Amino acid sequence: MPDIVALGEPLVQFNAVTDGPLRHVTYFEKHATGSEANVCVAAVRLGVSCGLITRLGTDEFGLFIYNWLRGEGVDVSHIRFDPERPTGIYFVQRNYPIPGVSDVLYYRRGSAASALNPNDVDPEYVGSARVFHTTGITMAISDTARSAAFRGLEVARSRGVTISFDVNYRKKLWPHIEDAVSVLSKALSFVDIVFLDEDEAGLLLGVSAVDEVFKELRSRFSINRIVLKLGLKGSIAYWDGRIVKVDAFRVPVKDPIGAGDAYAGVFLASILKGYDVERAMRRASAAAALVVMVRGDEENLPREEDLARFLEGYGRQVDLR
Ligand code: KDG
Repeated sequence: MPDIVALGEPLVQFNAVTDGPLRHVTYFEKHATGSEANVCVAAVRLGVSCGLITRLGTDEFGLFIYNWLRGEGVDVSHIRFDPERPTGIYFVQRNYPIPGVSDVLYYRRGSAASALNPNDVDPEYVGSARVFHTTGITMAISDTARSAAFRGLEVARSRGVTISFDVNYRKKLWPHIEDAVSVLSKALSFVDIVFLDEDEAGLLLGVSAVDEVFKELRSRFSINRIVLKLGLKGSIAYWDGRIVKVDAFRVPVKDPIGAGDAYAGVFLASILKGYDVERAMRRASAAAALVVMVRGDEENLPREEDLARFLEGYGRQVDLR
């Protein structure tokens, strides 16, 4: 059984090859993505086993995603195919209208994964993992997927499995912000490890100063393992009483989408491999930096040797010949 079991929707991403508004873009590159799937691939590339619970269409895009995950070594035994519904897709517009920022257009309503439901959550599978991971995206895509996510949280909690949750607030998926606040807050009450950024903290907790975020998450939700992502300012964690800050690596950004998943996947895998929190954060930051340098979310997710080379060579003039 896998060390990590994740639950969520993989998506095919069509990433604009050129910058600017999509109405003027002619060429798109196809990539396999989706937050929880990215986390799985990040983990397995570092040798930590991961399985994904999801649903895919029987269309070409579903087969593309399935082959990707299977080829990477993700456990696909809990992926179901739905002949009636399509695999979700989305388009990425880069560097417009805000330089360095990507926008997305989702075509995922009624997707196969939006039909995820609590019956997809096998208690034996979730219960035998070391970590169960899901995100706020799964809570947003449909009522049944949300119920599946909560079922996963309940099973994990009752079986003593560590619960990892990335808030991943996507405003385009939540027509009513107050629903997001109430659902994501309910999710936080299950969580052992949370990943969030300052905006998400502001939304859910009404505070964004680091010490207040930690205080709120600890006192209101009893979470003692918190990773707060600060973008270019790096990341800071509260970890069982210890506060650790790690700088971000400055790299040329092609497309920032996927950085958070790279961070979460590499962080979790590193913790499971026995790294202390500071080294896990540094490795996670390195992975996030690698991922933003290319279009797509997963191509630059590192193996151990890539991470080592990045961490050793960053900021230095290195001759790789
Ligand atoms: O974190 C990257 C993901 O956001 C991206 O791959 C698409 O899963 C996705 C989503 O739902 O936004």
